Amino acid sequence: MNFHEELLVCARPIWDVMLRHPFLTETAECRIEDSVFANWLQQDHLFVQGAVPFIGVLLSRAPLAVRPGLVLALTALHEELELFERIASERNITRQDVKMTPTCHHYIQFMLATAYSASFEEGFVLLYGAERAYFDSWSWVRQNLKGTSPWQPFIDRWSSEDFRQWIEWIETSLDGLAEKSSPLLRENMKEVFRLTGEYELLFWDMAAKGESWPV
Ligand code: MP5
Repeated sequence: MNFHEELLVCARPIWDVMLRHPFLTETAECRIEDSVFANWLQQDHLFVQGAVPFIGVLLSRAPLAVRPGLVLALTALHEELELFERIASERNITRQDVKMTPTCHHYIQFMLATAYSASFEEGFVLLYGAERAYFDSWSWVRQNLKGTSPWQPFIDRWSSEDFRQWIEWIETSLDGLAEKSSPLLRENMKEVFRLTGEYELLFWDMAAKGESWPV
């Protein structure tokens, strides 16, 4: 079994809950409330803004062979930010004065702390966890879609053939890195992957239920 497959087997219980999440089922059944989807859109827009420095730090620490893929990812993130901005203005969703929720804040801090202070391999496995979670979640929505979704551009973005190829590139690179890693480092990478899956679940929960700071 390749390393990325081992990660997915260990995280299966998290993925099982994620792929039954009400946010995804309601989106697939085209009955998600606009305000709930808008909540996700606003927070994910902030999340993707936070992902730019995360990839930037990873890039600065990456082995030569992995750099070209991460450079492409940075360009893709800027296209993605334009997508958020376009849909938000088409749907009258404000992007002014939107506060980051605790979950979004914690997740971004976890990403930046891992990229800066853990090994490159642990940062890279975090990237895999976040991307794979989105690929699986939005592909599930696409496969189970009933009707025409007003949010189709987001479904298309993370379930596309281009995105699948990007995931495959991460998996091949990750398997190569894991082959050269010590057993201890591989265990640490598994833990980062597990935590990333948990954060992904928290993110869907936050979007579906709403969340605010105590004061
Ligand atoms: C992604 C995302 C995918 N946009 N938001 C969360 C909470 N997890 C994963 O990352 P990207 O960089 O938008 O493809």
